[in-house]
Amino acid sequence: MRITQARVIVTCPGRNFVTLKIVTDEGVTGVGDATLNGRELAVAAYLTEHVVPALIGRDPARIEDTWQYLYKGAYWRRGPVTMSAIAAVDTALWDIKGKVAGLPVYQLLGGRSREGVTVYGHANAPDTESVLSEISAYVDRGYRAVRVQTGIPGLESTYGVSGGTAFYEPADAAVPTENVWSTAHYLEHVPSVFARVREEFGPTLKLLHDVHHRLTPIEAARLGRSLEPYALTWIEDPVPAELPEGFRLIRQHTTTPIAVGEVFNTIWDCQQLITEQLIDYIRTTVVHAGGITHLRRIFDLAALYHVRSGSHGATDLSPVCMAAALHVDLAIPNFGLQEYMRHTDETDGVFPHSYHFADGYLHPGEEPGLGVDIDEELAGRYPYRPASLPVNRLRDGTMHSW
Ligand code: GCO
Ligand code: MG
Repeated sequence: MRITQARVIVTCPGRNFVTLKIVTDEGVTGVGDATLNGRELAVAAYLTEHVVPALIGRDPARIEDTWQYLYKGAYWRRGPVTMSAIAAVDTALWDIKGKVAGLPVYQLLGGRSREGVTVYGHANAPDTESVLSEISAYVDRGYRAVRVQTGIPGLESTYGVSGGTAFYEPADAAVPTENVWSTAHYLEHVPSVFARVREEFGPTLKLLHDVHHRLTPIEAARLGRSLEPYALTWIEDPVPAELPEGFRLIRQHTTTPIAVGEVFNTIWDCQQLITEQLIDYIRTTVVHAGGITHLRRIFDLAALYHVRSGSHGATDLSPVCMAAALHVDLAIPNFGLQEYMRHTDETDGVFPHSYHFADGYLHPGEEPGLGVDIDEELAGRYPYRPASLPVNRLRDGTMHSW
């Protein structure tokens, strides 16, 4: 079998997605997600100009070799653009291998290690009282874990808080919108939210919170300590993770578990955090961390150090990524949790898929391959619209992480 064609499809059914579809001479096809939110066309160009020409004529069965060929062959290793492009190829090749074998991809990864994939949903609301009904809605639907974000009194708008729309889209304008940030207001407010949530929902619902890289290590230590009475499953991205040593300080002060990794692209980005046991959950995902092949390598390293998976699954990762993630989640021994923000009906229409929510779990389904495809004709009806993530400034105008 040979690869005869690879198409890069950019579409915007509500938000932008980049998809690679690999076609073989025997008619078997595979899909991979290549979406990098706010920087989509950089990956599309990388694929079209530099990767696709090198794929034509290759044997699609040689997944590991193709990965190494694209990684080592680029010379300019790592980085989100390169690794998202490699991820798309890798994912599409796993899809093809599954279809050729007549097996869902999780079977090729060693088979089922659990009955279903435990997911967490996003409860966002402007204030504490209104977030309670958001959480209730998830509990009623059978979710066992919920991420909780609220507006901060004194701040006009905060990244990660939707103001009541179920399908939150923060990449809202061609030029980034600007938010104002105050760490003091934030640290004062967040513990009171979780106190109220625990009072309402009791001690066993898994609760999570995303800090979006906004704190310094000592501030994160204070946050973690102030949340200890509410036994969170994790706080996510407490500090920017370019400085892994910074996590030692957080660890010395708090037992609140830590999740990191949605912006990581390779095993090298997480190596120190994992091997020094500075984190509890690693949030790398298929599309941004080099595909199924490399993600599994990261999770295997993590398993040695009691670190569990907690893959990123926001709506800027397409249903192709979600399907691939679920096959990995079902198979690995050290699965922790999977993020699941539901896509809109528009997006689901463009990406028909067999994964589904039942009994409080997501299931990848039993179709050969990944069980997801792209309807190219429908995709063609949604042209790309430039959309950037927002930026954050302190009150005096200083740029700050959002
Ligand atoms: C999350 C994330 C997202 C990201 C988004 C950026 O935990 O779900 O932080 O909301 O901000 O994926 O593109
Ligand atoms: Mg996050």
